[in-house]
Amino acid sequence: MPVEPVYRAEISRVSILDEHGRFDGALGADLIPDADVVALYEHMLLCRTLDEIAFKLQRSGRMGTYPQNMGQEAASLGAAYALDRRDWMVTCYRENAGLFWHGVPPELILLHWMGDERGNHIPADVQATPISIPIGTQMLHAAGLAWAEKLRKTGAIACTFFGDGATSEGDFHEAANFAANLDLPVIFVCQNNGWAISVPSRIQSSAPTFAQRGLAYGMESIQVDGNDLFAVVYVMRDAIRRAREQSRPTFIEAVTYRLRDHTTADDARRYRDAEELAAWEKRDPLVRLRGWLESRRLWSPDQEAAAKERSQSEVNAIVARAEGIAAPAAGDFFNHMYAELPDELRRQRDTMRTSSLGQDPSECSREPSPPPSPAHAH
Ligand SMILES: Cc1ncc(C[n+]2csc(CCOP(=O)(O)OP(=O)(O)O)c2C)c(N)n1
Ligand SMILES: [Mg+2]
Repeated sequence: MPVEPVYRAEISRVSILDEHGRFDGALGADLIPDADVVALYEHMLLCRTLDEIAFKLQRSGRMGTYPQNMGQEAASLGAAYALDRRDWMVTCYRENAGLFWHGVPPELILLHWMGDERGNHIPADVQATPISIPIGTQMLHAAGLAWAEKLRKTGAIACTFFGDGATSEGDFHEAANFAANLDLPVIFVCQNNGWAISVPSRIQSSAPTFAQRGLAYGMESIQVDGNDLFAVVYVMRDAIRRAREQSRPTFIEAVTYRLRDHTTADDARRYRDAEELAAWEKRDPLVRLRGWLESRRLWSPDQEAAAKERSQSEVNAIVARAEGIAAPAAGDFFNHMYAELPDELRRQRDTMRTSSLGQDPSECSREPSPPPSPAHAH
């Protein structure tokens, strides 16, 4: 019996605008109209400004822990640009740029990180789920949403985002298995930023690419320079076509890097080399896109200065809106779980912030009961 190969595979990597400013005219021509590239660049600038201001809000005690998105803007924005408004964006916490483009009001995301769960209340006409902090749960939601859209024949698809670390969670494997075997119109975008907090991706996976994890489930899988907006749009369009026309999933590994700490509770200098960071700063998606615009005389220093000023005032207005939302009444905590509040919880609500929390108010006014006799004391 001869031994012969039964399966061979290859993972391609797509790059259109590289870190040295070289542009692949064959793939990149007519991909994005110039006016849209300008709008996308301005949007990235706004998101980066928001990221910097959110960091300062955390440092000055006006916001809780915050995960900076800096350096990863192109991946989610390129994806959101390629998607329709009817499609679902099912994200974790480093996709502000894509979420805002898709229509999520930025003040909601700030509200979330300010600790107000109403920040998770996405407007009904925006197809996005609340940002997922538990690692990996959202991929299953995306598979479910894609399945529902398929059964309803709406033509809408789902696109989910997660990190390199999330691919080690069981949830990812369940979602990928469902998506591939039930022919679901879902796109898995893995933002491989090299790290899961302090765990480098080489410990997360001993395979040379994360895209192979999609391949293992029988779905089309590809790697893309995640800091190259053009390349992300290119691979997304291909994946969207596959999802809409063939109801098949795609795994996209977007190689990127977070240029800041994991969150404001982290200090990446303790585990990352300065040289590694410096190398990735040169691949910054904003710098790269600005270079492209300037080389085509679509952007000038004056426009840059004006856009920066606009971003500042827009972000100030976003922060004012987030901080201007009145704090919820403490009782709301109890009010939205049950149609009729159980007695025990009603007692807790009525006695909260008193020294008799949870006791029957009618009994609270009685004389305190005598101390237990020594025979019953422990
Ligand atoms: C289920 C679960 N386990 C652990 C954590 C703690 N945690 C928060 S972020 C993170 C690392 C995630 O790494 P990755 O998926 O690569 O995303 P990145 O933060 O790099 O974008 C971990 C372990 C969590 N939030 N949820
Ligand atoms: Mg990561």
